[in-house]
Amino acid sequence: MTEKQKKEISYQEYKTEVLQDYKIAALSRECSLMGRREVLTGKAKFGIFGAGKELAQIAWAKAFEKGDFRSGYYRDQTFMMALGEMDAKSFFTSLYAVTDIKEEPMAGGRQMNGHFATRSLDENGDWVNLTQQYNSSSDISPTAGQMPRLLGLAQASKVYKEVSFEGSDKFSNSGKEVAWGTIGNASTSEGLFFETINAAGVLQVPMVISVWDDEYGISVGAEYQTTKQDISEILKGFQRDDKGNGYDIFVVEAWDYPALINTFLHAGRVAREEHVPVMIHVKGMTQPQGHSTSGSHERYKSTERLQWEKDFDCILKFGEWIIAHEVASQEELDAITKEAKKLAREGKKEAWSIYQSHPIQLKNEVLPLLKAIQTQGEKGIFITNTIKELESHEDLEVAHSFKAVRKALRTVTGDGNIDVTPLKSWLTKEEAIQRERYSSHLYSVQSEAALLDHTSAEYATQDMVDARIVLRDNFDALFAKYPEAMVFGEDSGKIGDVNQGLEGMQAKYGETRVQDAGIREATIMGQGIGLAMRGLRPIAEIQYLDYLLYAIQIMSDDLATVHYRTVGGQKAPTIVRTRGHRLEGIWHSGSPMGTIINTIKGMYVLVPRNMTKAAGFYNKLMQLDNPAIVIECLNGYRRKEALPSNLGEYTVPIGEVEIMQEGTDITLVTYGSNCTIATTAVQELSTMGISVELIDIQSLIPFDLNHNVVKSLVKTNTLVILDEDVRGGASAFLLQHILEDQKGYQYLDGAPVTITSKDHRPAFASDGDYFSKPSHDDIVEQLYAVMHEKNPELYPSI
Ligand SMILES: Cc1ncc(C[n+]2csc(CCOP(=O)(O)OP(=O)(O)O)c2C)c(N)n1
Ligand SMILES: [Mg+2]
Repeated sequence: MTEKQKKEISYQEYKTEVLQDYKIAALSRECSLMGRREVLTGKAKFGIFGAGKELAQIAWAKAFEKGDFRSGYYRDQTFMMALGEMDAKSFFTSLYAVTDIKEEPMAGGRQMNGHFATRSLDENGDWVNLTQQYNSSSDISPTAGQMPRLLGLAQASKVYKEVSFEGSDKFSNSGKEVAWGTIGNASTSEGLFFETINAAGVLQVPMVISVWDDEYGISVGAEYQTTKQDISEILKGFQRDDKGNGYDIFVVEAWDYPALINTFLHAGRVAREEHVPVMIHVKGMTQPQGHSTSGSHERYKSTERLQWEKDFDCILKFGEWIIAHEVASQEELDAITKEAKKLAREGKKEAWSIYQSHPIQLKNEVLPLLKAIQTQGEKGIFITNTIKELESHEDLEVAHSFKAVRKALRTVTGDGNIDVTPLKSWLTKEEAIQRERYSSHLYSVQSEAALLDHTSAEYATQDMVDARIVLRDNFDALFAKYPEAMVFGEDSGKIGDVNQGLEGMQAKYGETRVQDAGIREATIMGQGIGLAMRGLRPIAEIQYLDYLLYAIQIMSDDLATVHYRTVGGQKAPTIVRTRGHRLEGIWHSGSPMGTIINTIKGMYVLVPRNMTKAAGFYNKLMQLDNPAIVIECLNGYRRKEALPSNLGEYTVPIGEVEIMQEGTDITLVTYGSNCTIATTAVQELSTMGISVELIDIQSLIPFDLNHNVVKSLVKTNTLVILDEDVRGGASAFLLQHILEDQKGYQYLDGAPVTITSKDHRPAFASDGDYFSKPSHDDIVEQLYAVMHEKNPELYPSI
């Protein structure tokens, strides 16, 4: 081959690549335009699209390698298309909310469109090889909510530089992967953004964060969002220089094709090879269709701005560049646009027919069943309108058939001459199918047996040690057993946590696995999520339970929903370790259990009463892969416990209550720190002739899988719940489980009683505690009062 021929071939390749880029940009745009119409005509519920941000994403896709991870937001459709992770069909299946994960693999219809994800797990829930595929962690809607997880995803590469274990080659190729984030300019106003930026600078992780800057956050302009209206300008202090490590920061225009490609390739190299975080500020983005289908931008943008957005539309500018550089003619570009329109139209059509197939099938099943009863009995005729209504829908929904069947069943109730059996069995069968479609995969561990199975603690001696020693020696055993396990948090590293449950662990296992973190709870949680998504087993330590509130948004919005929102496509088996309950003062003795259990369904909530139990929970959780929070009780650190000999091995079952003391008069249900206080109260009550059955819940979620509490009620007919949360918190949760789910109400002689804290935060010092939380005296007297009500003669009022 001559040099000239070689040159021509490479020119051909170059031209093909450029025009392929143009085609993807055009296809993405057509999808956005058609997507908006689908919503405005009522076929889809809501749409948020990537129009005006196509070109930068095409450049980014060139730098994104297999094994890399994305943590971004709803504007990234062009990127997903450029990677081949989404096409016109799947764009529309997601817009319509198709629930079949083969057709809508991002979220099986559970998330709005624009919430991108790839699948890390196969249909059995096992990891696939993440290094062989492009990875996108599943998006969440809260602005900047993608940032904390991004930190963990990037940190995993750094960890994998040092850590390997059997199977770790599925997750990383010696830490060469980059975690790429995207965020809108306005969302950089969130604290989560700044917290993550600082932490990634400190940790020096391979993270590239791109800001898509269109100068707006819905209708609110940059002047209200960002100091100096320029995020890269104000972040200049983060740039690396002779004073220390930091970031590389690049600024590039959203319509400048060659500059975008250069910038993204360069950024990728810096992050990948040097493990230095990079920020790319992409300016001059537009939003030709406004923010979302919920409004129109003509309402808030000036005529000049609207005109500028037209003139600087990145696809228009790309076309101009192609023509100016004689890569192709206007006619060629027009042909590509035409082809893109066709592809989008075909994809849409196909997706619509996939979406409609299920409801149509159900309607075809239901109509004959309804018509069969229409002619029966006296009431059959009254369902005529219901039938007509079901027949009238053009854009069918699954619920239309359900509504018709349920209405029909209500209409013909009591008419003995109508055989409703076929209708009822249809409903039962289909309800099970819909439950699976909409409610499956909240937890990754399905089998109760796997949760309850356990190995008891064994003891070579009954010598007592400080409780923290049990934890420390157990962590030692765990870190030795699981090279993928790591812990990080405030003071977790050098001093081995504030209670020294990790004493000496950093010296033994190194700073990568036992790490101090800055004071930044949300990103500690994010590290936990990102690291776990990449195959590690992080223990994210939140120093005190009261400060979990800083992280609870991320725990609730992200961690707890990962498995559910991807229909089992991703998981994050993060263990959140914290300590709390009864110590001193408003912020070191709170018990916001109601807040926790109500916001993090999808995680286990474990409340061990001592450190032997806590360690047993950690051991158990390491064998499972569902995220969990373990709340160690602060008053437990003051006690001594015997040291098990099978550390790292013995486990405490999850979802099993423990009867601490058997009794016949009252069932007293409690957990955590209160177990100690309840024990002494029960002793005093026994001297008064009252026999209390004391039950330690241990695990709030899942709660009492074997329904053992109700078995106790059969014996005592009396229920008291003791909780240091406020009224209506965890005690209400327990009441609902015991009375409603376990049907405990039928065994009660009288009203159930709850003993809780006062509604205010606990006041400081011993007296503050005594007058804020349930005390020994409160418990004794309230339980005595219960007995007085039962038998005033035997138990005269005090
Ligand atoms: C925590 C939170 N607050 C508010 C919203 C509602 N919301 C969705 S997008 C958005 C604007 C985001 O603007 P920007 O980050 O600039 O991204 P753009 O849409 O412009 O690409 C707002 C306020 C949200 N999703 N989450
Ligand atoms: Mg914006």
